[in-house]
Amino acid sequence: MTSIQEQLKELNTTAVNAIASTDSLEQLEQLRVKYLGKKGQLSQILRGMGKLSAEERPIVGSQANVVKEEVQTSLEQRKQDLLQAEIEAQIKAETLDVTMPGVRRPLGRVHPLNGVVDRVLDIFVGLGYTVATGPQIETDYYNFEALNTPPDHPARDMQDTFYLPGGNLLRTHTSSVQIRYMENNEPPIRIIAPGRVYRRDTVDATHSAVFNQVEILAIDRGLKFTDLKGTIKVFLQRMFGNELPVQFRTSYFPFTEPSAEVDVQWQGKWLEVMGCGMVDPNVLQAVGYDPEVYTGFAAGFGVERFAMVLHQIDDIRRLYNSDLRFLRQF
Ligand code: 2U9
Repeated sequence: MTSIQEQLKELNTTAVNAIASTDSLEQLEQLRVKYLGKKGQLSQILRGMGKLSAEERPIVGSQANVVKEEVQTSLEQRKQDLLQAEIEAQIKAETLDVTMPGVRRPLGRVHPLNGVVDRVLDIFVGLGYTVATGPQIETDYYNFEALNTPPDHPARDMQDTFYLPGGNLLRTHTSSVQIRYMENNEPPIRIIAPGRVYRRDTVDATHSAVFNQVEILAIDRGLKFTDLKGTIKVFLQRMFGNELPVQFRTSYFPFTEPSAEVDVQWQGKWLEVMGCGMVDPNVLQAVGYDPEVYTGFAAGFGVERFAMVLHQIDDIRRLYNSDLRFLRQF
């Protein structure tokens, strides 16, 4: 073997080994230049071909071609391997592990007042009532006059009602919503009116100048006080529990006759929770319903009072402070 052939053989071995142990595409390119480039090792070896005899030259020439092809094949193979590894590394780096626990957002919760309103509405909607709402700024007519509340009634006093410049007022109950509804609808009706109301009360543990009410109203042919009692009893038992004792005490409201206050026995004590009555004929007359044909019953209660009894809250102001230490308990 000529020394050129030996050099070619050695070049073949070293090049193939070097290529196999490269781990970057840049290094691979450097190796290509080093072995196969114009000034590379193969070219340099072949420069010595001039010294060979005419018989040796084609033999060495074909060996050189074989070496070149082998080195090229190794380069190509390694290049494919490195590209494949690069893609795999990229895929691995970009993988999203869907089994990882997510970042939890802090969960909000329903305010105890809204929670009570939601439960009340659910019960009455279940009994066939429709939710009705209306304006908080009212006229004297819708808040008082249509509700059989005469001009000399104490509720109309400046001391009790917030009057606005121009003669309007902040509604003192949601009954004005029912008057508006009756003006626009014919009986039979069954509605429930939740909402904010305003009274000039001095704020203390059980009073607030702004509070929330729910009132129900049913008008139909032949409604009697027993229908009212049955409805209230079903409602209170669904709210407070099936075995709850309920009692009705006679009372007075301008817009109902007869009227009653309702007490529940709750944790050993009788608590007054709502008022109710048969709708006064004058109220029916005011909205154009014939009191000889239709009768109705109504009831109303304060949502805060319900929430305080149900959740044993000692001060109404806790419901308005937005103190998270309090709210997180519900
Ligand atoms: C119409 C006719 C009659 C609604 C009624 C009460 C009795 C009642 C109070 C409870 C505590 C208000 O929140 S509170 O201060 N309400 O006792 N409300 S009957 O009667 C109506 C309503 C609408 C057209």
